[in-house]
Amino acid sequence: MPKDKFLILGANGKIGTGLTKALREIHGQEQVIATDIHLPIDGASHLPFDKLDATDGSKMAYLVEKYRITHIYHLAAILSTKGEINPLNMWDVNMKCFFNVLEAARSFKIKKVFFPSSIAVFGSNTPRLNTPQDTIRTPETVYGMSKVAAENWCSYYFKKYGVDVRSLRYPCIIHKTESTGSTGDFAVDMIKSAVTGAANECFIEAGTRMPLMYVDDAVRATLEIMDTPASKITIRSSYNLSAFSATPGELFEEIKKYYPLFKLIYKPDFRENIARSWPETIDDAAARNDWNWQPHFNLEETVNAMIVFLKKNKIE
Ligand code: AKB
Repeated sequence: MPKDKFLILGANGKIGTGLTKALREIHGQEQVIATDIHLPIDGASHLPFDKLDATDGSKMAYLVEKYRITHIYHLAAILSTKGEINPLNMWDVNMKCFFNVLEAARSFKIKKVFFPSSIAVFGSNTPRLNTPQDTIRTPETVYGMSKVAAENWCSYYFKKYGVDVRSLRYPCIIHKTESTGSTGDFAVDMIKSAVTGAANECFIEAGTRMPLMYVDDAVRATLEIMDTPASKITIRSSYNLSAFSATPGELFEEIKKYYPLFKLIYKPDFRENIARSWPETIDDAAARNDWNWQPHFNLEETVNAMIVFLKKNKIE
């Protein structure tokens, strides 16, 4: 029986980086093919690597066949704030990448596919507190619109073609890579500024509460849903997923426990409106019931872990 082979799209991204590392630790370096539109930042540690613009369906199919891929993790996308700068381009790119993945999975009978959705599927008329799994999805960003459409296509491909695609509605991720054009970057930028001794301008208002998650929890949730037997997956659109919720003000106070002199200026911009259209807290009971989801990092543990990581990697 040939060993499973994993294709990661967006392997250099905020989740793709950690996911590639985790899958290689589990299955072996050679079993995980990392791809991204950009070459890897740190060279050899990313091998085997292939450059792939996921809008190129022919190259994607070529790599799936060449490496005899059995699992695809699709982490390549233009994110919310970057997408609002050129909405039609974002829609075109994100949907083209998405359909290339689903069609490759259908054509090559891929065992499992992971697709990242987001709290961005919700809008201002969605209940913002303890947002239910099944509720109104009328997003106010093109990023959110692309995720709602994709969630519905995931259900369709599962029902019509039996494509085993699983999905999570990630909250704002506090990650270890460069800023990614996501709304959640306010938190990453704030912690990094404190560690480097720079003042920080926060583009979200002090009191705007948002669902947040440390990237290590997001990677583990991704691995856990993909390891879950298909019989236990009851949601084929996308699962709500939650860890903790916080405001920039609460994050600032937590950081000041480590850096008492850290200075912060609030300069809200268009991203404040995006944040306000998203939930404050999320009901992820379905994920907890179906595949025993449990977060490991709260606000305090996330700030500590990020500071340890940044100092260890000399980002100071
Ligand atoms: C984004 O692009 O803003 C999203 C999010 C919820 O942070 N990934």
